[in-house]
Amino acid sequence: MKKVLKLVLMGLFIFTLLVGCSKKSVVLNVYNWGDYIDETVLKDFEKETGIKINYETFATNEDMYIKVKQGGTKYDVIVPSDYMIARMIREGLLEKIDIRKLKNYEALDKRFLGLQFDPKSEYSVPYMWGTFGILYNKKKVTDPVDSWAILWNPKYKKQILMMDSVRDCLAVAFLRLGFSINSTNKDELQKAKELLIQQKPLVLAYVGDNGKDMMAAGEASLAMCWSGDAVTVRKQNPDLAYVIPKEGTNLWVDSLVIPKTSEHKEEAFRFIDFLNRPEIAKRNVEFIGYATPNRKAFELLPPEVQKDPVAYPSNEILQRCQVYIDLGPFLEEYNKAWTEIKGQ
Ligand code: N2P
Repeated sequence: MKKVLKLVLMGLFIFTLLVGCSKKSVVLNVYNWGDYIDETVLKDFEKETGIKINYETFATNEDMYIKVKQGGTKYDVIVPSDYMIARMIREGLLEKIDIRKLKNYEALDKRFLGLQFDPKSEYSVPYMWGTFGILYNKKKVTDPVDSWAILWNPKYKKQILMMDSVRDCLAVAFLRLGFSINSTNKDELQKAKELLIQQKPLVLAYVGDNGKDMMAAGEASLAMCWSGDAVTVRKQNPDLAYVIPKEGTNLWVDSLVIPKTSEHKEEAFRFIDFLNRPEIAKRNVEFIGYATPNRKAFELLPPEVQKDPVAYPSNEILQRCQVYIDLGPFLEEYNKAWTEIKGQ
């Protein structure tokens, strides 16, 4: 009898173990840009759903692409920009998402749906949008800052920070030369490359997210900087100002997507839906300083944020902006130019 009881108890023990294991919570692998979320939002999602988040960050679309393509980590939600989304769709790397099933689909501003990189909004849900421009220290820069040309002014030798990013650096050179930031003309690319090589002795460093911290600390005078980061860093150092030069700049839309290799697509969708709730999106956007494509979240923002021209430039400025497109095979030419620039 004792033996039977022992066996039953053992059985029960194993059963409890098995049930316990099968209930082990899902871990969602989220891959986002650095400094691009209010991390309390992640905590709240975990608390509400019991889904754990493994959060990793990247500095450029290109870094993210390589990591996703290598497949070491099976990411569930990633946040590429427009042109990179187009490429990933073209290469069959993304899962279709029925974004109309998002509880807060109606909250999204229609201006950010159906854009060229995902014409039927089948793969991506807009997360943030913005520009990059020149962040400068008013105490150190005495010339007017209204043109990209100032990043070639020898007076600011070793006080200039450029982004460590192929498309963005080439875009600055193209804009200065009056060419499209999506140029696929070899002569234009050659001229842009030469301009960036010529600029190199003036550049203190090619930076990622640390650029804004260097600017906040007064370690450099002029930097290429994203709009939202300019909003945040200005609060740390009031001597900093942000300008979109007269030649225009890049306008981008970063969106939430689910890679095909994701093993938790349902939970990924839940996370995207969560981020899209107007009050969550509002909290998030207030923390990181970027512009929201969520109309209802925008309406919840204080008027001084809604009217901040750094985050929300006027239509007149937006008209001078260009969106990157997927370059297809010509990207190889850009990469070659970039290796030469960096290798000099
Ligand atoms: C980094 C976020 C930048 C996003 N802070 C640019 N697309």
